Amino acid sequence: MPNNLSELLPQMQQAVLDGDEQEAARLAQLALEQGFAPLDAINRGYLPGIRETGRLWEEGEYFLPELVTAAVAMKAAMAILNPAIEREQDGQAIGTVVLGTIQGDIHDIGKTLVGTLLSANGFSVLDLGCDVPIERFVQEATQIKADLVCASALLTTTMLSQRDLVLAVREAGLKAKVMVGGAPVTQKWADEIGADGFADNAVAAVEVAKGLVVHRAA
Ligand code: B1M
Repeated sequence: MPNNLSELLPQMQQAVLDGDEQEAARLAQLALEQGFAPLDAINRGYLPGIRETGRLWEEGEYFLPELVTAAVAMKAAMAILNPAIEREQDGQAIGTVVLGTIQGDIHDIGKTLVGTLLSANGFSVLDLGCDVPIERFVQEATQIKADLVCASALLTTTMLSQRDLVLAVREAGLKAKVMVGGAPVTQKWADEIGADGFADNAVAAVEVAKGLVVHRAA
């Protein structure tokens, strides 16, 4: 039985690369049982696996089936680790968030991780899933008087809809701030489309969200 996380990390990465859902879940459960921080397992074990998957896809060594099975393995591990992260949350919500992956885009691993960390850090998060139409973001944000509208995009094509989302939130007269993110998204793009916030990883997304909500409350 491995007695430290560094022995499990390469196995987690390999489980994702192999698209081995059972093994990915088993290692996640083992990490929790051994008292390792769930976010550590994600960031140092599973994330490098899915990133390497992306690199192999770009190199033409992996194809769509490998992409899908790697994602399924990653999601199996996240299904075990996310609740452990959320359990760390306590107390009053510091803000309400409507979160989703933008229309046309079905990548949801990063989006879900952002949602998990936001809720573990005191936000009340309404996760709309993936391929979310602009109108749905606005409708839900209006309904719950959201402080933040958070849109993830993983394709250079779907990222363009984040501009439409910013416009729609403004035109609806919502007070909500808009944060964008996802692999192809940059601070420059966020500035160009007039988004209020950008983060290139889930941990940074929490800090940006806190800043936006505090700023709004002031
Ligand atoms: Co797709 N895919 N994929 N894919 N896929 C990418 C994104 C790609 C970069 C692969 C590549 O070419 N290297 C490429 C996009 C190229 C481009 O446009 N730039 C690509 C492509 C082309 C496609 C398809 C078109 C393939 C095809 O069908 N021909 C297709 C598109 C489907 C669609 O969306 N319409 C497709 C499909 C898929 C799968 C469904 C098989 C699967 C997703 C499974 C799922 O999500 N349920 C998949 C996967 C797994 C990938 C890669 C390998 C990994 C993405 C991932 O989950 N990364 C990806 C390669 C890559 O990104 N290097 C690739 C891990 C995740 C934690 O990172 O999402 O970046 P990320 O999230 C980070 C940060 O971005 C940030 O925090 C997160 C955690 O640190 N963050 C935010 C994310 N959202 C945020 C929001 C915020 C703030 C921060 O505020 C709101």
